[in-house]
Amino acid sequence: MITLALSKGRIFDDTLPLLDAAGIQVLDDPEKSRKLILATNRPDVRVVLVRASDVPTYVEYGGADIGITGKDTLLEHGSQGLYQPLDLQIAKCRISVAVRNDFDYAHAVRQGSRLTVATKYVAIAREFFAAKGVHVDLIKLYGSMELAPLTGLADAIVDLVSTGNTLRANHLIEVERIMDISSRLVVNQAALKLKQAPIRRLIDAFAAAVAARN
Ligand code: PRT
Ligand code: MG
Repeated sequence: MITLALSKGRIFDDTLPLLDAAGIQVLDDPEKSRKLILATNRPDVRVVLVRASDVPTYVEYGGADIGITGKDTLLEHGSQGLYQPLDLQIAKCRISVAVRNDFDYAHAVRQGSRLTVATKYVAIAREFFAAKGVHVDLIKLYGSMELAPLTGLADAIVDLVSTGNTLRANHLIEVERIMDISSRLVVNQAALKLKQAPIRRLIDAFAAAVAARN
């Protein structure tokens, strides 16, 4: 049995076509069912649904053999002990710095002002601003980052952006792009040895599907 860890929402949705190309169909719809373990048309493959930020943990400790997770999550929560064979180029976005559209970020940086930055991505933000030589006070949030500059909690946020609609709707502007993000296949090291042939076949099928769509 091969267990694949996915998170509900965009990663699940973007993974379905890749699974399909590998001949795997998930038999339940996670938006309609409350099941956390989903069967597939293949008796030897199942999907487990976990929080996006828990995917690396499940795979590292063998709760799942393989998983699909954003590069943002891997950078922020670490990826020790995970084999990362493939960039799936799904759930693409970027991680950026954004401020209120009436805040002069460039001026604040030039002046050497200390900035208060709210984010879920404390490690990524700390490294980015340290490399720029900008002093920051980081405030850890778990969601709705966009609210922080609007309420005076922070001068800036570090968050994921895809269309930019969420920033625009909240009168925020993107002032720096920290890096591009996409989702990666991650594999448990022990599983790679013990279940080598079926896992290799799956990695190769995913790789072919990614290549075919690009
Ligand atoms: O469950 P948990 O809270 O731990 O995780 P999560 O809520 O971050 O999971 P989920 O499913 O929202 O995101 C999973 C992964 O999808 C992320 O780790 C990214 O790698 C990837 N991804 C791709 C995105 C986006 N695009 C994205 N746009 N994750 C989140 N967003 C959010 C963004 O934070 C912002 O609030 O969508 C909003 C902006 O979208 P636009 O289109 O308005 O710019
Ligand atoms: Mg979420």
